[in-house]
Amino acid sequence: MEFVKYEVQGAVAVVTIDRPKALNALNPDVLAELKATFEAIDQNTIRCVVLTGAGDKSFVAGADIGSMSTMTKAEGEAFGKLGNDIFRMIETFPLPVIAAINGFALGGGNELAMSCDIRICSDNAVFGQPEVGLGITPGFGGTQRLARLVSPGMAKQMVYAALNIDAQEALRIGLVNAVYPQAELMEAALKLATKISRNAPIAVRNCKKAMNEGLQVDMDQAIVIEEKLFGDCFETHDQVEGMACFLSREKPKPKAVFTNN
Ligand code: DAK
Repeated sequence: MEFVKYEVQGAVAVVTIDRPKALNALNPDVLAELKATFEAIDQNTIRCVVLTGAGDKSFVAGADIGSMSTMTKAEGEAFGKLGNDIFRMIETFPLPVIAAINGFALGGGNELAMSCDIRICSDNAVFGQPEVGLGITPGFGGTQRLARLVSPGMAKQMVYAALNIDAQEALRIGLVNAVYPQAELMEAALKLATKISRNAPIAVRNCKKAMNEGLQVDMDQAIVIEEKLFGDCFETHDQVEGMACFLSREKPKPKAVFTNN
């Protein structure tokens, strides 16, 4: 791969968008490689994914304005579909995905971060949806995910005014969970990912599914989604061992296995 790097550390996969000359902007090649990378992740051995950008200046500075500027209608639609498919794939990916935002997260970069489960950032991070300044709307889910993650009023202010915010403001409005000095960001991301990867994998996946799917429906339906996913855990090795170990005061060894297989 030319623009996306992949490495594995224990049960954690690190996916790095690596196009520093353009501040890791997303062109069709980057999006295609990102899609292929996520498709190739071995979900039997990997338990958590960290997504970041190469260098210390930018996570992703948006969709590539140069590529977009010459697109035909058909190419624009294909580009939009490629982006939306991969962002939705990350959002619904069975494993948790942590965005380690190491600088600019603008336009498509902020939208990519918002497709992840958890966002942490470096102290030099900058967030924004500058699209209206370019004569377009956010096109990779920005109007939808931002309004759901922070308050609708703050999302509208950021989008209508093309207002960039810094890391501390992103923390204040709940767009990120924590801010770290740049040099400590990856260590913090890996520490969190490792902590997640030590928990019962099927239970973690079911929690992601329950929260994602439950947030799309009313509470009566949401509770039924949770009940079903809770029930599924009682057919897993981890539920049997986790509870037995608690009772016998031993340490459980989580593994992704169903007892009825
Ligand atoms: N695209 C292409 N190249 C970019 C880029 C981008 N988004 N951002 C930066 N670069 C390139 C610069 O052109 C420059 O390249 P060279 O000139 O050196 O060849 C290099 O990265 C370094 O950038 P700067 O020299 O500008 O660096 P500075 O530190 O001075 O400024 C900056 C950093 C991030 C403030 C500035 O580069 C900037 O404002 N960049 C643009 C940020 C932006 O507007 N991003 C949003 C893009 S729009 C849709 C689908 C998707 C979207 C919309 C619709 N549909 C399907 C409907 C998404 C839209 C967007 O994301």
